[in-house]
Amino acid sequence: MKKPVRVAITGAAGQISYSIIFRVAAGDMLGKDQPVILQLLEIPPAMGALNGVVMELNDCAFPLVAGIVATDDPNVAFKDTDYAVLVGARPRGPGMERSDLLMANAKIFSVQGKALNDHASRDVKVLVVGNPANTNALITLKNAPDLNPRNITAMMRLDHNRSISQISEKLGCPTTSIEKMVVWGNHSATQYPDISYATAEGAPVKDKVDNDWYVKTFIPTVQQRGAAIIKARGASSAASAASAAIDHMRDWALGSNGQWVSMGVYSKGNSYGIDEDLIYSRPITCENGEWKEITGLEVNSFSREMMTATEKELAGEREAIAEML
Ligand code: NAX
Repeated sequence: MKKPVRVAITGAAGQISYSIIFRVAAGDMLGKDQPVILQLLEIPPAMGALNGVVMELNDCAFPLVAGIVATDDPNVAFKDTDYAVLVGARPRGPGMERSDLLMANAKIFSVQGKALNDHASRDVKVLVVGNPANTNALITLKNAPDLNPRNITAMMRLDHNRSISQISEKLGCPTTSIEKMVVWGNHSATQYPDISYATAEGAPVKDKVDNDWYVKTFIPTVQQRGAAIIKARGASSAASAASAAIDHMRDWALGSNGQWVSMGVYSKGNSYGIDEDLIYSRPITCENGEWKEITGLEVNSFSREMMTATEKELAGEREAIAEML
């Protein structure tokens, strides 16, 4: 049996984590031969609920769970952690302006960035799920100067998976036959799900769908999917978000087998003309525990306009929390 690795999960009593934790414990993220020590973080008022989650975890008697830590102290949760999934965030409250929301979260993620910097494994792989995910990831990164900026990422995989599912439904072909999908930019309604390079059963998706469907139906459906789920379910996406987090971490850790995935990663300003110092989603492949950007793709004028709109939004979010950077 391999040596256990430590997986920290924040917002551990919330609805997304309620799905993530049990899948990590079952080996869906890091493999069926990889024992894990779960390090679960919550805020003090939710520690009772977290205790209930721990009781249920114990009741599963998962063979891969080598230990469980439940805490309200980020310094404890992130101690020596090899993986960190940052789900807990401040939701938008009544009368809260967008800038207030950005600042409230910037405070949470600056504390957690410092704790990761001081206590996590030097190779820790961090995935930020809590919204606004890209900007929360930027704050985390800025507060963790001793960690490699490549190791702090934001979740775009739900948007990526949603795009693949929409194409699969439209074309009546399996999700596994769709490759080279890209979602650019921010995890928000400005994201750009781009089918320019996508193939289905080896042939270009662009040739199989009409442009009107792409622009007027596909793009808005993917951009607004989160709102549609809330309307239908009366609660925001949880199991699908958890599944996307598992996919993101599994591919990063174990490889994407040559498949393109979308990840929000730190922009150094040297690809696709995207401003530096943003966590901007782009096409990625993963191998040997490292992600690599797909570079040199041709960008047409429609794509450029869409990519710039989402870039501008991210730059605006960065501006709103500038004092925390
Ligand atoms: P819940 O409200 O069910 O759970 C959040 C949990 O985080 C709560 O238990 C809360 O006590 C805890 N928490 C708050 N502040 C914390 C802190 N400082 N440290 C540790 N824990 C803290 O929300 P849930 O539905 O689980 O969603 C969590 C986050 O994911 C939200 O910000 C949500 O907007 C975001 N999402 C991101 C997605 C993405 O694709 N990036 C998609 C799904 C989801 O909307």
